[in-house]
Amino acid sequence: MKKPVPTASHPPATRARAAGTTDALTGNGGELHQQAGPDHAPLTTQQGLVVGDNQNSLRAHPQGPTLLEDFILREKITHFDHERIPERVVHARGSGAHGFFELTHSLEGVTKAQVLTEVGVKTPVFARMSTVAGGSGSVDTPRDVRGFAIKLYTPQGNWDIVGNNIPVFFIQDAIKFPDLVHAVKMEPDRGFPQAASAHDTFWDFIALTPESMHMVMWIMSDRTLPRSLRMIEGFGVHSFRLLNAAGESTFVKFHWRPRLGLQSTVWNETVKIAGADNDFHRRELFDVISAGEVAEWEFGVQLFTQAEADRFPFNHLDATKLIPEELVPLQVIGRLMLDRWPDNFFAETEQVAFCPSHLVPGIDFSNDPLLQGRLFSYLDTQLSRLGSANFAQLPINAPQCPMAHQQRDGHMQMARPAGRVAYEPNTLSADAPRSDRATGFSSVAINEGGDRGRLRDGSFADHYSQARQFWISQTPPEQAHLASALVFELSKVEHPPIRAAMVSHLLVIDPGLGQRVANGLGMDTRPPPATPAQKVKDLPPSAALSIIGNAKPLLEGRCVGILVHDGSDGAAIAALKKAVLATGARVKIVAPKVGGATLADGRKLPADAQLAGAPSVLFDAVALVLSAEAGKALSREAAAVDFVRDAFCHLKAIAADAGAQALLDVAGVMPDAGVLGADDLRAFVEAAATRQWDREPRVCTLA
Ligand code: HDE
Repeated sequence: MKKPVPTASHPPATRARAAGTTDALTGNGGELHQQAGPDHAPLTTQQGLVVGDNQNSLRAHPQGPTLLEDFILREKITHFDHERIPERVVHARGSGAHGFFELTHSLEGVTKAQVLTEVGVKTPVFARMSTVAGGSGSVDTPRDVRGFAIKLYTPQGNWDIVGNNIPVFFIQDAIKFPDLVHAVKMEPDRGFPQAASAHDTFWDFIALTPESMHMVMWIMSDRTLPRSLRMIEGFGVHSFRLLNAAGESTFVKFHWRPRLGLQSTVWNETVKIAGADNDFHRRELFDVISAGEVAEWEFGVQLFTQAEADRFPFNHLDATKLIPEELVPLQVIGRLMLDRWPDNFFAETEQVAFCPSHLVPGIDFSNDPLLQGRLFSYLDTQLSRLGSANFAQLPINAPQCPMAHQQRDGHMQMARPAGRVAYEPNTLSADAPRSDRATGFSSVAINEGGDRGRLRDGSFADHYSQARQFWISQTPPEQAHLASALVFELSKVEHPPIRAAMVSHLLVIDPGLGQRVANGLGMDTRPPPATPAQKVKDLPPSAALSIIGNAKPLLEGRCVGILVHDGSDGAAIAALKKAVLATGARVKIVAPKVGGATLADGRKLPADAQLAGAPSVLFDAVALVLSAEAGKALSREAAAVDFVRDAFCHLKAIAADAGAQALLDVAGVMPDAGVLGADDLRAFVEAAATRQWDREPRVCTLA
């Protein structure tokens, strides 16, 4: 490209309007005709031609037709017409960020992968977190699995860990994936529901797929309602292998654990967040990273040998099973830090191409049949999405280590390989790249003898034991949420036999759970339990499986909304703000007008958000600092009453001064440990770090 294409990064609107030279209003449209000046490079076409007028197309005369000759118009519109690529068939909706991975403990002796043996080295990464079912413009907060895909640009090539926030999956064999996805996506005749599993085709498929029962427990749990992308775990799901220099292999499972701990929203709140902010998760990640905060995870591994695997009461190659941490402890060996938002969403987050087949020497695949299918699918999908076998040349996909190969040509070739040799072996090129057995990738040497066939090992047939283990590992509020989620989803199913078939499975997982769901569905006759293919084992509970049981009492990373109005006490607001900010949380001032409120002392306090556009579902806790007059006025204001009632019903801490009493009364707020005075700063900050689970039975009926 001869001339630089201007890449101005969002100047404030006022500056953009004022800068450059504005030569004239261009007549009929009246828009400003901005011209290049000292601050602005000339605008060019893709060929580098400086554009003289970017407001008016070439016309025969002021009221005449537009001329076909206008190549500037045609270039601009043609590019625009082709600005979209096919969205991902699954995981279309996602948000990405750059950062780095740092190893803290070496796996020397277990693997020869440099990224897992060189302590302290910072490996650049790009991470993308996604929902699965919805399209790219769908809401951030459906009940759905979250994708957790990390591309590590290691010195030995790119390594992609393409995982989820749930350690197991719906199916055991890749051949069933298209059916699963067709069942969960919007129904093909009607084109809805978007980004929702609560419909007939999904539950029809699930009820006919007993192997999905463990995953059903996870997706109906609060794991699928994350508060923030910074508060989800990541799992590689499948077993992989690590290989050392001697070629010896150890199995491994990969885990990412958020430093801020896991936290979820409650269902009624989640539904309302979807209306309040379609981009709830993306916006938060953008806001915090742009403000200089770092999203952080621990990286852990579970390592085990074939001999140990042979003693597990399940087959680790079955992706519907997890390895309880009580059986194989998690060793934390590194950390992931996301600290830079992409410059351009399309170029990076949209064009990033993850493939589980991208790996480095010292790491290898297991025979998990789901993983084996994925090794084909992702490369194939990139060809269709990115349109070229040269997709690895896109900056976001290109390795950051030296590269040399004999692959040439193809659609959108960006490189200019010199020389006459594009093959190997050759004698005509002295420095042509050659394979290198010592440093190159090698696959594990194992004996794969056996009879081929369309087969599944008998050890994959236990579909209920770990589902039951998950259920008994949950705290009572989590069990109530899970049972209620099943009632909600199955109530959206129109065909009663599908509901009954699901209850049959639930009765096998746990008779109490099955009965609760049957009651919640108002079933007059309870169906008989399903017949398991194998006897269900009573596995012990695993503490790591509960969110509430492992909650970190941290307000850090969360956000408190302070509702103010004219006449509010400025000192009380300042004290609250100081106490909350000291924990590392954020504060947003909410007022009836975005211009702010005139405080009791006459000062003006600008608002961060207008009350009508900032319901309390956007905050983790709220404070009400209001004069008695404002409290009364707002008690007649639906948005204010909802603000308070929702905060209470969503189990959030509420700090309120005396003036807010009228509003608390109308909103039906009852006194409890989470309802505090606005000056009780310490107690408020403590209560705000968690949800008031004791309040839940007082504000909603759960299954
Ligand atoms: Fe994927 N999956 N998947 N998947 N998956 C895709 O690849 C597929 C599975 C996961 O942010 C697609 O580039 C098959 C398990 C994530 O760009 C596609 C099977 C897990 C992402 C594909 C699975 C995942 C994808 C669509 C069954 C967790 C988003 C677009 C054998 C371990 C990555 C694309 C991103 C994306 C195929 C099952 C995670 C079609 C065939 C299990 C995080 O290739």
